[in-house]
Amino acid sequence: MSKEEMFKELSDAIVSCKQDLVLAVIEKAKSEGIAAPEIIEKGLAAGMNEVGIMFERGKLFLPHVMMASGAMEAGVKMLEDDMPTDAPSDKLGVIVNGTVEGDVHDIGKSIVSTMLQSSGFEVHDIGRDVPLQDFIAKIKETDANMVGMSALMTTTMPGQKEIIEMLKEQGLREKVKVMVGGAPATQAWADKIGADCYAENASEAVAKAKELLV
Ligand code: B12
Repeated sequence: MSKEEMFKELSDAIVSCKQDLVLAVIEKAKSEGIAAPEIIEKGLAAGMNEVGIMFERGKLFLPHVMMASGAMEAGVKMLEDDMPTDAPSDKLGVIVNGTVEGDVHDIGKSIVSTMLQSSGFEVHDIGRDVPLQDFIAKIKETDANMVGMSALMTTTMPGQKEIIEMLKEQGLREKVKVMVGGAPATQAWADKIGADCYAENASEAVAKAKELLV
C-alpha cells in the first residue's frame, strides 16, 4: 500500500468513526516508518476536515462529529510518544497555548501544542474554554515569551483580540509574541487584531514560532 493510500484509509476511518481501524492503520503506517506529524496532518486531520465539511453541508450530525473526534483523539494519543525528539537541549522559548473562553474545540490546538513541544519549545497547554484572564495569569507565572490562541468559532474569535488588549494593558505586549490559529482565523484577521502571526496548521505554527523566537 502506498503512503497516499494509507493516508486515505486513515482519513476514511476517521470519517466513518472506526476507532479500531484508525489505530490499526496508524500501527501499519508506523511500521512503514512514516513520521508521526505526517500521519497526524495527512491522515487524521484530513479526515477530521472532511467531517467538518460534511457537517457544514448537513450530511452528518453532531453525534457523528463527536465520535469522529473521539477516534481522532485516540489516534493522536497513540502517536504522542513517536513525535520527533530532535529538540535541542536548550529550550527554544516558552509558549502558553490554549483555546479561548466559550470554545470547547481543542483537537487542533492540542496537535499544535504537541508539535511545538517536540520541536523544542516549553509548552504550557492550558486547555479549552479558558477564561481570558487565565491566559495572562499563565503567561506571568511561566514568564512566557509567546502565547498561542485557538478559536474555532466566529463567536469566540474576539477573545483573541481581547487577550492582545489585556497584554497591552499589563505592559506585556512588547515581551510576548502572539500567534493565532483555528479554522476561522486568517492572516488578515491576525493583522487586524495586531497579532504577530497566524498559522494555518501545526507544522506552520512550529515554523512561525521558530521565526519569531529563535
Ligand atoms: C470536531 C468539531 C466539534 C467537536 C469538538 C471536539 C473537540 N474536542 O475539539 C464537538 C462535537 C464537541 C463540537 C462542538 C460544537 N461545535 Co464544532 N466543529 C467541529 C469540526 C467538525 C472540526 C474541528 C476540528 O477538530 N478539526 C480538525 C482539526 C485538526 O483542525 P483545526 O481545529 O482547524 O486545527 C488546525 C488549524 O486550525 C490550526 N490551529 C488550531 N488551533 C490553533 C492554535 C494556534 C495558536 C495555531 C497557530 C494554529 C491552530 O492547526 C490545527 C492543526 O492543523 C468543525 C468544522 C470545521 N470546519 O472546523 C466544527 C465547528 C467549528 N463547530 C461549530 C459549532 C457551531 C459547534 C457547536 C456550537 C455545535 C452545537 N450546535 O452545539 C459546539 C460548540 C460548543 C462550544 N461552546 O464550543 C461550527 C462553528 C461555526 C462558527 N460560528 O464559526 C463549525 C465550524 C461547524 C459548522 N460549520 O457549523 N464541534
